[in-house]
Amino acid sequence: MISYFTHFFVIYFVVSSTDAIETSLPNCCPSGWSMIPKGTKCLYFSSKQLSWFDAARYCKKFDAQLASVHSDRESETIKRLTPNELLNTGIWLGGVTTNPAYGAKQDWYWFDLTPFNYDNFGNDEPSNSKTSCTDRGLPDTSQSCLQIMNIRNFGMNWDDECCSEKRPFICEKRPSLYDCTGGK
Ligand SMILES: [Ca+2]
Repeated sequence: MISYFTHFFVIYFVVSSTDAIETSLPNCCPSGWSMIPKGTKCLYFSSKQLSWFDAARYCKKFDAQLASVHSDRESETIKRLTPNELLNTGIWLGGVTTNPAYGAKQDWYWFDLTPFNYDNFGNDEPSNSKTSCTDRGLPDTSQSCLQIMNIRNFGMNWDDECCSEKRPFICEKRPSLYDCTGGK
């Protein structure tokens, strides 16, 4: 019986201590990264202009991914992070499609594998305008990668774009308990 109670109190102590530690430590972003509201993500805007695949590789160097977007609020955060002069050029997000086609919103997915449960495509997008790629001398035969841009100042809308086009981009990573150089 003594042994039973001893075990109970040891387990209780360990569980309560762990809870206390988890609730008292901050979630932080590293220097240069911004925490979006609610503290669920750290975002980093890169003004380097890379193809979608090179941008995805660049984010990976920081244990990060190209960003997924799940709400108007996240869209607004991206707008806030983007320098004004780049708002109209398009910024890579982590969306790709398995079925590039005009109006086919259902076959898009996020590279970070979070649910594609929100979309903000602009009018007549996705367009899969292949000629738009070839007209620019790009090798793409489809528009399979997702960019966000301030189309005609109507806010931050999405557009399917030729993946080899070079764009600035947004990386995302989970907040960390250990690197608070960018603040809480
Ligand atoms: Ca398009």
